[in-house]
Amino acid sequence: MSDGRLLYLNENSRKFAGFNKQSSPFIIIGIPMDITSSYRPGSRFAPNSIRDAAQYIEFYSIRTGIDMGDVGFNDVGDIILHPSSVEENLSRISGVINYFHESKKIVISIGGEHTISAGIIKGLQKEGLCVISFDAHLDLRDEYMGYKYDHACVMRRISEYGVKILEIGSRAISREELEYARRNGIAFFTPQQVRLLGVKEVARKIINSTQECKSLYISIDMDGLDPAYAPGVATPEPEGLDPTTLLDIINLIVDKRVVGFDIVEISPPYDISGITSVLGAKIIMETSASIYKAKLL
Ligand SMILES: [Mn+2]
Repeated sequence: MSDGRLLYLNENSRKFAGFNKQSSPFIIIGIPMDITSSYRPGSRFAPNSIRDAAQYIEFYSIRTGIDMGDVGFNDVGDIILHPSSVEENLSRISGVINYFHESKKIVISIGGEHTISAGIIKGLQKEGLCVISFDAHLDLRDEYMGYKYDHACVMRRISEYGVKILEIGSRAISREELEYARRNGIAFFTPQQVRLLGVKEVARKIINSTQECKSLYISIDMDGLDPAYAPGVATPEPEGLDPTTLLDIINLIVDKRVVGFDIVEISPPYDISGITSVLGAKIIMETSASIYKAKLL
């Protein structure tokens, strides 16, 4: 890899719906880090759970007219993680992501807890990068239970890297986070606002406020969705988005600047029916189709 360090990557025998297409513009990487989950751990099992669920969905995207079965994915396996050091893991994550980003691939990361996004953003090392995050929580705390690198603080760390952040689906917010968001110009949309404004108007506002961004990254915390649709998450929060709203917004806001996305916080042990992993697989398929179409145009 570029900096001469060991590439911490373990090829996995399980692939996303069996895809192993080297020529695909989409790289899939599992990042099963599950160290700071405060309520319902288990996200370390999500990459393989989503890979398995993907076997049973269709890969023609009716929303975009793109057949992702033809485009395919290159599932390169999982990042090898340290069992307890979050800082060491973020450094490994940033190294692996940087390696694939430098080879001009769109990197899809499957978590793991939301903390991994901090390592991913470091690895992208882009001037003018903006992050659009779907999440019930703002994740803007300075620290949580004494830890700075925690899933409740991830957007705060990313914001401190100088990255512009926009949040959608926000509804579990502390006063500290609200004040930080206001002081630092971090805009967010609650599910109630999305419902009142409508998908097109929300997308228009997002497009307007990301005009100056040179590249875009999308982070999808599955708890941004309503627990009725995504019950198997680490910290469920009522009154969330529905899947069609999430996918329609993504389809409207993506363009050529998108460099990657992640899907985090699914906890398979709490996903008794398996529907959260199926939805995770579907979101990966549809989001990739939207990005592929936007890059073609
Ligand atoms: Mn969250």
